[in-house]
Parts: sequence; structure tokens; C-alpha cells
Amino acid sequence: MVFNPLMQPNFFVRSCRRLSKPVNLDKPSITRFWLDVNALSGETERYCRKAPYPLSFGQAGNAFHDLSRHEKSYSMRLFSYFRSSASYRVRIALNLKGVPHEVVPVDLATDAHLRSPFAKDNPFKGVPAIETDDAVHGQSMAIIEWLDEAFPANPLLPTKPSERLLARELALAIATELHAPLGRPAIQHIRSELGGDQNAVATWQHRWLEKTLSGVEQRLEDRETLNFLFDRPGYFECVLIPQVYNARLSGFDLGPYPRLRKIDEACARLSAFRAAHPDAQPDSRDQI
Ligand SMILES: N[C@@H](CCC(=O)N[C@@H](CS)C(=O)NCC(=O)O)C(=O)O
Repeated sequence: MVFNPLMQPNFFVRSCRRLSKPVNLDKPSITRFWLDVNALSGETERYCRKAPYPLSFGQAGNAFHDLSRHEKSYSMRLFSYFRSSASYRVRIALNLKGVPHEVVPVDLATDAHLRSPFAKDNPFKGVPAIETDDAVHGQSMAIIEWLDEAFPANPLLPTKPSERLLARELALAIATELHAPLGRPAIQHIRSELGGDQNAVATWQHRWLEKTLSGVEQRLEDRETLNFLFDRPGYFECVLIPQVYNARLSGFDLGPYPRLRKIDEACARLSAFRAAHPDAQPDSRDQI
């Protein structure tokens, strides 16, 4: 096994300390992956001490990703569709945390999510879904919170309860109130059942975008935010950025939302966000 010097030892050690249940070490799994990594952490530490400049966890994550691809068997699988904003959230979260993973495309356009084997493993029949040691789990926000609990390094949520409340208030306003009316089933219903044209769809989308994003912008203005909600991107940015991408696709005018645009610009400069972008996905294409 060849180790990349980008890896950071504390990340491995802290993650491994959380192992509490007995595991079958003959079976390839994420747990087994962490154990192997931990066993070699002394060597990694020597590499890291020599590193000429500080490395982000996103970079370490990419190194993990390469390693897990190389080793084939040690990879958490994220079922994802390139244009799915809920999948995009989890892709960002995985990159920000530096958790090794493999993106497995599920083609919503051809209803692959409704067929076996994916539909059999995931009763919610949608993306994202993540394969853990015990099962395939859906629901992006549940997955993001699980990632933060299971892999404590590089936390997405702040520690102060009042800040956790704010991050969740803003992120869940988007993930719950805004996601459903803009989702594929609602848009298909407007088109096929109500006979709505593209204008009708855009009017519907912009009405909900305006309602939720103006509340988010107000909160950002109250806090006088600069590049991120807090000092670095986390839980809120995982949800905001895919929504901003979708808002642009629908032709929504982001002019009246300067704080939100500033966060979007700052995130676009970071590799964790760039690697999660729909255009960077293995199933990316022009038509959906
Ligand atoms: N609440 C779910 C929403 C997931 C969701 O809406 N996924 C969409 C793609 S963004 C999907 O799979 N849709 C399947 C379909 O349109 O039939 C989550 O946060 O994960």
C-alpha cells in the first residue's frame, strides 16, 4: 500500500477511536479501511511533518479517494445524480470532511432509481443514498449529520448551540421548505397534469426561491457575514451552494442577494466545492 504524504494523522486517529462495535476484519469495509490507515499512522506522521505547507482536509480527502480507488475494496459509495441538489449537498460534505468515497451515478432521467438493485436497497427510491457498513441510507441531511458524527474531524456544524441552531435554521429552510416545491415530482406535475409551460414553471420556482432566500439573506445581513456563515464553510454552505446553482439554472435573479452571492463566490474558489459541482461528476452531460 503506497501512502500519500497529504494525509493528516490526527484525522485517522480520531476517527479510529470512535470504533466501538466488533467488526469482521476479513470483510472489506470502511471500518477495515480506517484500521489499516491507523496502523500506518506513524509513517504518515513522519510524512506530514515534512510537508512544506499546511494541507486542507479537502486535499487529504482527495488523497484518500485516490488511495481507496487504488485499493478498490475500501470505498464508501455515494449514489448520486449529477444535477440532484440533494446529492450535491452530500458530495460537498464528503469533500469538506475529507472522507474517502466513490460516486456511483444513478440515472434519474431513465428512472434507474426506481429499479433494482438500487430501489431494492433504498426504499426511498431517490438520491442521494450512502452505503455504510450496515445498509444503504437515504436523506441528505441525515447523511450529512451522520458523517459529522461518525467522522468527527473537520466538523461541519459549529460547537456552540446558538450557532448550531442558526446553521440548521438556514440550511433546513432550504432543504425542507424550498426543496420540495422545486423538486422533479412537483415540476412534472405542473407540466403534465396542469399543462404549465416553461413560464409557468419559472414563475412557480421563483416564487418559492424568493420566499426562502430572502429570509436567508436577511439573516446573513444581520450577522454581517463575509465569505461564509461562520469562519469556514460547513453545514449551511453544503445546502446553500446547490440551491444557488439551481436558482441560476431556473433564471432566478440573484441581484438582490449580495451576501448569498458572496458566500457562493468564496465557495467556488475551494476544491471541495469544485469537485462536487455537477459539471465535475462522472455522469455530467448537457441534457438531463
Ligand atoms: N429529502 C430528500 C430529497 C431527495 C430528493 O428529492 N432527491 C431527488 C433528486 S434531488 C430524487 O431522487 N428524485 C427522484 C424522482 O424525481 O423521482 C433528501 O434530502 O435527500
